[in-house]
Amino acid sequence: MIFLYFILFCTFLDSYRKYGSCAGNDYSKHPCKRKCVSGLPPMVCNYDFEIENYNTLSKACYDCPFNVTDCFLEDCVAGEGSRRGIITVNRKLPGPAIEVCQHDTIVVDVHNKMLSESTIMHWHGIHQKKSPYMDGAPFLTQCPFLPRGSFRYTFPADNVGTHFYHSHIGMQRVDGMFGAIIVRATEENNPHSDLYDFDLSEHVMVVTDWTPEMGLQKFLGHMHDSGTNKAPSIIVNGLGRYVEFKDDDGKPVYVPTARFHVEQGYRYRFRVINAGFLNCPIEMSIDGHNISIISGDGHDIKATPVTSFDIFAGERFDFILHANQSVDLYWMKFKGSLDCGATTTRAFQTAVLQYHSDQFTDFDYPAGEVDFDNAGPKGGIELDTVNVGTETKNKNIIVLPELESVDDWDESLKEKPDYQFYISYDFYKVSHSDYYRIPYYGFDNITNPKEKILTPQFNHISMEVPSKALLSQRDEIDESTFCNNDTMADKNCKEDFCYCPHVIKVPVGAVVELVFIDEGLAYNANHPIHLHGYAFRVVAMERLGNSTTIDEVRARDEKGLIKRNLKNAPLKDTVSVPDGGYVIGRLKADNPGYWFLHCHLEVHAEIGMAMVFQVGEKDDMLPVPEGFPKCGDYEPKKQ
Ligand SMILES: *[C@@H]1O[C@H](CO)[C@@H](O)[C@H](O)[C@H]1NC(C)=O
Ligand SMILES: *[C@@H]1O[C@H](CO)[C@@H](O)[C@H](O)[C@H]1NC(C)=O
Ligand SMILES: *[C@@H]1O[C@H](CO)[C@@H](O)[C@H](O)[C@H]1NC(C)=O
Ligand SMILES: *[C@@H]1O[C@H](CO)[C@@H](O)[C@H](O)[C@H]1NC(C)=O
Ligand SMILES: *[C@@H]1O[C@H](CO)[C@@H](O)[C@H](O)[C@H]1NC(C)=O
Ligand SMILES: *[C@@H]1O[C@H](CO)[C@@H](O)[C@H](O)[C@H]1NC(C)=O
Ligand SMILES: [Cu+2]
Repeated sequence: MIFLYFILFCTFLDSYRKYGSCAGNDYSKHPCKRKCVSGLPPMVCNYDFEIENYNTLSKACYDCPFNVTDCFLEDCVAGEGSRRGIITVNRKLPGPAIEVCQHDTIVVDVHNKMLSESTIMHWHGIHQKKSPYMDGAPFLTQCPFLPRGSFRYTFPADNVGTHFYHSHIGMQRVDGMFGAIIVRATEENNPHSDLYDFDLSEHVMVVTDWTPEMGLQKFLGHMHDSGTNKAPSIIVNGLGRYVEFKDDDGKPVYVPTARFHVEQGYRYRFRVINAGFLNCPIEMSIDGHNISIISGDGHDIKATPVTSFDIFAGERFDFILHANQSVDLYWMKFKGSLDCGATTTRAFQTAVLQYHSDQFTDFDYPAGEVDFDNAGPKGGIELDTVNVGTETKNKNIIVLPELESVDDWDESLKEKPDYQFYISYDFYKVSHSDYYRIPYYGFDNITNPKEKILTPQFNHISMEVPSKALLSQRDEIDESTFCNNDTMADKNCKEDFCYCPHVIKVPVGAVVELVFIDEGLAYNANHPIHLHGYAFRVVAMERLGNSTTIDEVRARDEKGLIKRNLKNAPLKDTVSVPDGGYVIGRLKADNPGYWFLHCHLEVHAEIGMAMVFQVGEKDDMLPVPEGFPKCGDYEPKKQ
């Protein structure tokens, strides 16, 4: 493999130099961005992240989009053309990528320069085995920190792969507080190094659904009023064509799309991250090219050729693109489904794959217009299709458990797990106490269907997050206040709203099976389930019908009707369960701590579609460093 990504970024592709992305606080020249060579000592990699309330198309953008060059000026965030408030890291969207070699130490000083919101940063995909208190899970591992405050995150980059960082509180991720973390292995430790020539920074791609208003406004309008929860658009690396401007001649003008350069004849590794927040799975494909998927959520899999893949919020896929077609410009396509799909907002986006040539400039676009209907591939093989499991007879669909991990068999795949948990979910007709108030406007009182929103829950319980952080203030936490499906068994949680600190607990070293069931009664929803601190083997995934129940899944399992891939199932940390179906995950609980397990749709996580996966007793968990901040309530003692 030729490691030129660093040099290439700033010199080879002249166009990038022009646009100034090699200067300043984007860390594109960070010394840790280097060829990963075995035998060389690991590095300590420092970053300063300034979190700010900011705006798209700010004055830094001058005459963007009318002058395209201006859209790439320092601190210009063009988005898809909407003018809206955003939250940025170093005034970039996405925030600067962290690119390191395995075993480096990542040190990020996060400075909260927002006006009034507290914040917290999660390092999605990093397992934090030696530093569980650096996980950035609000009130689980630490307290969010205040405006004017800062927090130094320090953790080893132990697990390789394509990961990302994002705020884990409120709607901050939605508003732009995210960026890539790439942990590369040495050539010897990279099972796919022979399959590609380049692994370039500029081929990292963060996609997300995007709205013309701030996330909090969208959220409040939906939760308290009749506003929708549907995103009209998608952006790719902070750019997209959506809002139409008109130039002096009345001709339509758009913000430029993202652009990815390749040289004919070479094979490139692309890394795709979905930072999305609403129910908007995105199908990606590239005109004229098939690709080969080599990694999911940072875990290598046997190279699998596909034409397209669906990617859910929180997921990552790496693929190889062989630039062996004629020298040209090609559309890269991103097509929404479900709440941003054919029957809803019809969201789509494009980017450009540009073969290097004197024939065209960075202002040229491929021939042909892309609209929603042709924003997908024409046939071919698809991976991770929305709401499809191994029941499918369609030979052109590859389902996650069919991917083959390149990791060796491990104990998590033993025949019988030590613990098994059924975690079922759906949208329920309960009066979530944050959004309804009995007897004034309880769920049953509301008649306008747009205001009668259902509550997504795990096992009919909404997660009530404590005001103290479980891990860092463990001595002040009384575990007897925790709840689960058994402690709530005498409550009528199917009808009355149940709100408590939902915790499932296993001893260190146990092999655990998690059976996620999407009952699918309400509508064709989808919940990408994300687990902190671990990756799990996706051993089964099946859609049983338009809806299902825990009992049905249990009964099928007892009859031996559920087949598990216990040979080489792929490792993932985020997976979406087919609506009306189940996914079975396996892991060995070797990372003690309190780990967040939640839906990665921001709105769902925030309203309690979450729980805590506790591994071990308090004493099994690593102590937090001295002086680690605390939080909690103040109530004066009675005299
Ligand atoms: C666009 O703006 C740049 C300055 O950012 C300027 O140098 C260039 O001449 C402008 N291009 C056009 C076509 O006006
Ligand atoms: C292009 O590359 C792909 C993947 O390596 C390969 O399957 C295909 O045959 C190649 N096509 C041509 C025209 O060389
Ligand atoms: C991509 O693969 C499909 C089969 O899955 C094939 O029909 C198609 O021709 C391939 N496209 C290219 C450009 O190789
Ligand atoms: C609670 O969940 C556990 C694990 O999934 C299960 O074994 C148990 O039967 C459930 N209890 C109730 C009351 O549903
Ligand atoms: C809401 O429904 C409850 C139960 O049916 C009823 O007692 C109450 O009066 C209703 N409230 C309003 C404002 O209609
Ligand atoms: C599932 O829902 C679809 C669309 O609403 C409907 O056409 C189909 O008949 C349903 N299937 C079953 C088995 O109920
Ligand atoms: Cu969800």
